[in-house]
Amino acid sequence: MRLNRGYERVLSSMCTYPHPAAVRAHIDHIHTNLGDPNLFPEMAALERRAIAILGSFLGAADAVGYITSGGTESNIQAIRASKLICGARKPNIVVPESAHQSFEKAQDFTGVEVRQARLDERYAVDVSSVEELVDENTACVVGIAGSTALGVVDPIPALARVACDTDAFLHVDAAFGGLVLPFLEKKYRFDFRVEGVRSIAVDPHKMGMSTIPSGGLLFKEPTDFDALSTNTFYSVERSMTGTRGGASVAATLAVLEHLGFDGYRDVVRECMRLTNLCVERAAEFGVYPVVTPVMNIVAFKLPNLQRVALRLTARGWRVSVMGGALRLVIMPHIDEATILQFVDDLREIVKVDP
Ligand code: 0PR
Repeated sequence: MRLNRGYERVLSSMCTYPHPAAVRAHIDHIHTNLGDPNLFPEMAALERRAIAILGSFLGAADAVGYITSGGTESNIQAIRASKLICGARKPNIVVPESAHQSFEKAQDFTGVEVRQARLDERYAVDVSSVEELVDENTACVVGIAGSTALGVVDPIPALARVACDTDAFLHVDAAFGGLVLPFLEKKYRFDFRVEGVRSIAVDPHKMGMSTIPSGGLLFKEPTDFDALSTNTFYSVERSMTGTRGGASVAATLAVLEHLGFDGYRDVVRECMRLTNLCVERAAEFGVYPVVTPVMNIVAFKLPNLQRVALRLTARGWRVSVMGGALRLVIMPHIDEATILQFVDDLREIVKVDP
């Protein structure tokens, strides 16, 4: 009996089938615990290699960090590091209104006050709003490189200037975009090449095609990473959890090495081709995206959104309703036939319910 569905007709998820190279490595390392480097010293070396490859994609091959359980943990830990470094009695952080809910969790866990900056007409953060919100107690400014709802990239260089002027940390949430943007033809300035970017969240279990749970938290400076240190009787921990599976770390390294820069570029190229195909075909019957997709996320404006989403679900599609739009993520498990079938279904549904 098959208990769980696969990713067929799934357009709602930032996850996908893991690459076979990742699955093999995951199974081979299923028993390992990175929480005890004395027992599994080789695993710590694998983790460093995985971080170095992610760092090389993000403009700093000497970046440090660790493989987390996902974007949520990475964001919470980045905020925790910035709070510890800042040392203010009542620290705050400034995030875009489009930020993922993990920053709300970071507020609960760390006690920092979260201030939300307005978005501009392109749905990227409005830097003047960030400037109004920062003060001497700002521990961290957050920029997003690939927002959850639209895949929009915030103006990271401008945010970096605000962060530097305020003496604050700049964390970039590239949980999704970190393994898309480096491989696009158009280049975006969002990573460690931008002076002032101190940490980046980038998730191998999204576009990295690794196994779940694989997130990445990278710091440019070892001293920033060290702020997360806790002494245990067996080691120094910088992670959020103690016991921590090594399987997905091995899986992450395996798929990063197997695909390499060129392999990911090909995966991203195909996802973008299908994203653009979807947008072109939908335009033929008057359905348009909120913003021209930057990455393989498209959000369609639809008058009868809830009803359309229900009808799509009835036809077996999995879609998200987010920010008043129909959000689709065109992941590597989607092929051209699936996109064309989806567009046909959407056309029929919109025709009866315009
Ligand atoms: N940052 C950004 C920009 C994100 O979009 C997400 C996840 C996170 C952080 C948090 O990552 P973790 O979920 O790894 O902690 N956003 C996805 C979304 O809302 C989460 C998701 C993934 C939802 C797969 C459903 C799903 O099937 O689409």
